Amino acid sequence: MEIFFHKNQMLYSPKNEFSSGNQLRKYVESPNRIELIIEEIVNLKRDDFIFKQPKLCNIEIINNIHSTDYINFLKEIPDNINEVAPTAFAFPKGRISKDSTFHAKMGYYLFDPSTPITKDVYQSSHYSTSSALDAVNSLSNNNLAVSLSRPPGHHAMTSVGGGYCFFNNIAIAAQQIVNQGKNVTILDLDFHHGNGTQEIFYNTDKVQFISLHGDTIVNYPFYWGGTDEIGEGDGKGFNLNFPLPNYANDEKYDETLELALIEIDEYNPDVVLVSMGLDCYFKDPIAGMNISLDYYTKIGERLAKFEKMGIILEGGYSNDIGICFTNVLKGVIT
Ligand code: OKP
Ligand code: ZN
Repeated sequence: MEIFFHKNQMLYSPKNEFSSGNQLRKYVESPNRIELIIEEIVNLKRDDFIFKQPKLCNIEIINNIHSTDYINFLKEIPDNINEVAPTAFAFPKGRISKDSTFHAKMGYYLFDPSTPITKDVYQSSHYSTSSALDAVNSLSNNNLAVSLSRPPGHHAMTSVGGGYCFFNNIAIAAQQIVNQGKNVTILDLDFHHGNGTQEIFYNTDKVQFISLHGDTIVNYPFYWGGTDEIGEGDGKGFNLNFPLPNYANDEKYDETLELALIEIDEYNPDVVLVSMGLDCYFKDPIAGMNISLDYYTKIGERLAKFEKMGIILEGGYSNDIGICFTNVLKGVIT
């Protein structure tokens, strides 16, 4: 099994998560998350787990999902920008011109006041996506592949970023498979609803999107991810949300996961991609679920039946993220 990651994904390293321009907390989506995961994978001492650097993907592939102007906004961060987040937003969609101030563009191209822009955001995001793409490409020779993508991706929409996400890594990777004439299921197990991924594939039957998440009446990203969001047009019936009560335990989560897996069996995709967040873990500092370390192995065991699977990292912010992640892998492999 190949595990994709590039050291330039570590460059983006803000200090602050903002709230209305002030510090809410230190930025938990840190490069250290990847270091913790790599450390635990190395500890497994499996010579069939091979770390690989992705090659930087063509921007046209990202452009399949994200608009050119949004990509350019991230690419052209002015040199004097240190670490800033927007405080006013264009909602649901305003207008912006080339001459607008950088602060105005931030409000236009981001939906979230908490996620900072730094000069490295583009570089790290480009590599994060490249890791996901190369993992998916490696599925033509292997049945299982892993991408240690960070920044994460599942909140990023066509023309707006937010929620620590800039490019929707898993959506870009899924589109690559769809372009080969295949069907994909994206199973999103991050604590937070994958609103970006949902929105991107809302009108297509080529991608089945299934998400288990903390109820967004009280959790980020707020007011997405209800059971009545089922898709539209060709996509009707191919979007499935399973909101869970706060502090759901292993048992409750497992019951729900089983229901989700039945839906995947019915859809019978060529490839399953997992948005693997590790923030349902009971010690996660920002989320609100009650999943144990051992249950992550059980999740892996449940996923093991899929013939072709890519595991793409999303969130997870506790110091045990490495153990959570390798527990999933242990379950998948055995
Ligand atoms: C990213 B991923 C609300 C702060 C919101 C953003 C959370 C992003 C989670 N008070 N912070 O899905 O793990
Ligand atoms: Zn999350």
